Amino acid sequence: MNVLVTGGCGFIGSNLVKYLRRERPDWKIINLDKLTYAGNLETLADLEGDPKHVFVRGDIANRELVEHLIVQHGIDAVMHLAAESHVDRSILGPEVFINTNVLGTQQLLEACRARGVKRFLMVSTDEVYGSLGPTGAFTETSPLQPSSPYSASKTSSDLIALAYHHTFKMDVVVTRCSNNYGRYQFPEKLIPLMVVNALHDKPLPVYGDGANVRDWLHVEDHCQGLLVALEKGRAGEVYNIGGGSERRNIEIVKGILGLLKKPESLIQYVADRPGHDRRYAIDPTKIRTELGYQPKHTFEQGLADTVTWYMENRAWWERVTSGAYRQYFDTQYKAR
Ligand code: NAD
Ligand code: TDX
Repeated sequence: MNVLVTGGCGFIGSNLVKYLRRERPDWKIINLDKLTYAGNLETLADLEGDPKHVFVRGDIANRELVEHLIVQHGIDAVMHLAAESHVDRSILGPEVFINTNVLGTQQLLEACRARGVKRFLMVSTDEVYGSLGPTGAFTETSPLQPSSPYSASKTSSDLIALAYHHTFKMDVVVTRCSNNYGRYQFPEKLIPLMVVNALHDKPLPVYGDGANVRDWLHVEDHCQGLLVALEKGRAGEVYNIGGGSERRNIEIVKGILGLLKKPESLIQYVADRPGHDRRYAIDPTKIRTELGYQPKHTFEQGLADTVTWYMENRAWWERVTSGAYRQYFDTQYKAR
């Protein structure tokens, strides 16, 4: 199998590339990534010289480039993760979210259609469903009610991908997962931001009353779900992927402080995020019963492991927060 992974230098993408190299060592992975602020090639430094991992710097919206890659490498399947992914940034500047997530995805789909790619896995999000009340969980048939420019852009790309199945008979599978956590997450998202701030004894900004709920999924469990959906998912179907770990934000922040033995006085309640979704929870029955997906990590252990990873890999996130990680591409690739 030759697989094109888009966004393979981001948080989930880099974990997925490593996961696929371990779990499917015969596969060749073509990693197409634009290296925006969120793309860090250094994360994949251990794959330097690996003939089964080919990195290409480029934009998913560059149809000519994508078609060229599909033909050159005989791409069988695409796992599409490239996106602008941070809700707060989408509130500050929605335009790039529409360009990449909506228009970029459509260009990518068009290139795949033109070149007969056999399977397209669209990595979407539970944010397409909007916000839940205190009870219940999202199923694949829940109404789509996105709240932020980010989630509206993801809903658009999710539906465009499904439209390519219905209209053009492309083999498309959509996954919608909950909040991921784990190693290599950019320290703008809740868990790594709080860990990094706490390690610096800086305030931990908790939005609103801190009682918003997210359903946490270990990134390795997500990778398992993506692989099973790619290999066994039915064309035209949507599969929710969840970790079964609903937690209030404040519980997580206190948990991190406890693991780091830092005082709760670092917590600072700040103005709420505009349009902040109250609660997400995923019903993963479909992927479990139909495809045999079963998450392996418990949240408490996964969080402890993640905090330990950030403590032991200070150089990784210090280079991310200082911007030094961006030089890696220049020295390793551009110079050749
Ligand atoms: P991320 O922001 O860490 O990484 C995104 C990657 O995409 C980066 O490497 C970036 O350089 C690349 N990219 C951005 N624009 C590009 C473009 N135009 N062309 C090529 N590459 C481009 O994101 P993430 O957290 O790893 O999320 C990956 C995917 O999973 C996204 O589609 C996101 O919507 C989805 N998702 C994430 C979560 C989560 O909790 N992180 C949850 C649900 C769904
Ligand atoms: O500083 C903060 N303080 C805070 O209270 C940050 C960054 C977040 N929060 C809250 C907002 C959310 O309720 O923590 C929760 C999680 O926030 P994020 O880490 O920004 O994630 P979220 O907005 O839930 O979106 C994530 O999950 C769904 C990913 O970023 C998306 O890409 C994915 O689709």
